[in-house]
Amino acid sequence: MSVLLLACGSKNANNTGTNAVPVAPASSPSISEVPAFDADSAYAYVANQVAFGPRVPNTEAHKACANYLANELKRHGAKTFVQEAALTAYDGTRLQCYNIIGSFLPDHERRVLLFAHWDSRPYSDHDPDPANHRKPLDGADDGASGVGALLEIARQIGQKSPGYGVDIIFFDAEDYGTPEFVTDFKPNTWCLGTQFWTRNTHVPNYQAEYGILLDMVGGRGATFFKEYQSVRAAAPIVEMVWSAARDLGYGRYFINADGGAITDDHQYVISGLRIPCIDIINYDPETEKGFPAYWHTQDDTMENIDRETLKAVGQTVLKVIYEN
Ligand code: AHN
Ligand code: ZN
Repeated sequence: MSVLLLACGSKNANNTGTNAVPVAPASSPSISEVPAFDADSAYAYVANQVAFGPRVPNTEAHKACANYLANELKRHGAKTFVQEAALTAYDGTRLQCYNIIGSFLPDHERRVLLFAHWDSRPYSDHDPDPANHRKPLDGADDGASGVGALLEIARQIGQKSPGYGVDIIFFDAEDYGTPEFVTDFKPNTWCLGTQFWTRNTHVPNYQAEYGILLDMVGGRGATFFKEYQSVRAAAPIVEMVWSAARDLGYGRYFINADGGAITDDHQYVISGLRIPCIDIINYDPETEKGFPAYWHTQDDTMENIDRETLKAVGQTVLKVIYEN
């Protein structure tokens, strides 16, 4: 394992800048102004990832996209780490993986963790056509959407700090789990990058007040239910996020109802580091697996990505971060 320190975010660290003392508006002294999430910018970040091709570990597209993501975090003023690891997949394949980490105000005691997986699945094993089951997919929603929303949030934080530490982590190898066409069961084959990070945090004894996972947050007409493990580990965070969404008028995306339990990156951060985490994930109670119809198929493309969904999620997260 190695941790490469890419850059120290000194350039943008002086957000409070100059000699001027910022004056809080008298009407709302304790509430900082929430930046406006730019959905066009987030959409472009999603499209740019997809343009690399499928981000499957051990491919050139994967390596190139890793560099792109690290450089974007660095450009927005985060102290950026690229954590490299060779991780073992369900079938014994050694995967060259990169967890990409951007820390804002890295020395601040108070920290919030925002995360998403950046890899895309090597198999379209839920595709209606079996001929597609071993093909990689675009992962426009499954992977790229969460990262795109977080890059836009990083851009906003770089322009104006919320006044405490925020860590944005793009985890690798979430989606290399045992395919449906393989019958033997092995536990913990998903979320390999997150599992590695919880055992080897980028700084010793890493802790955060809470964490928010963004997974499949770009689909047109997406619905986000209160995921079971999120409620169990972090009920107040679920309520804080869902009520922020409601206040913004995004109640048709953030449904005020419980969803199923989903194996995802947040569960390893909860169990490994005891950080209360929630998963904002597109959940469709009508489908067999609970995910949208294009999930793990060749149809997970830019066609399904809707700026309005990205805006609903991104603006909600910004509201939570800047008002709490
Ligand atoms: C499983 O399919 C086991 N969990 C869903 C987590 C996931 C996969 N999110 C995106 N792709
Ligand atoms: Zn997936």
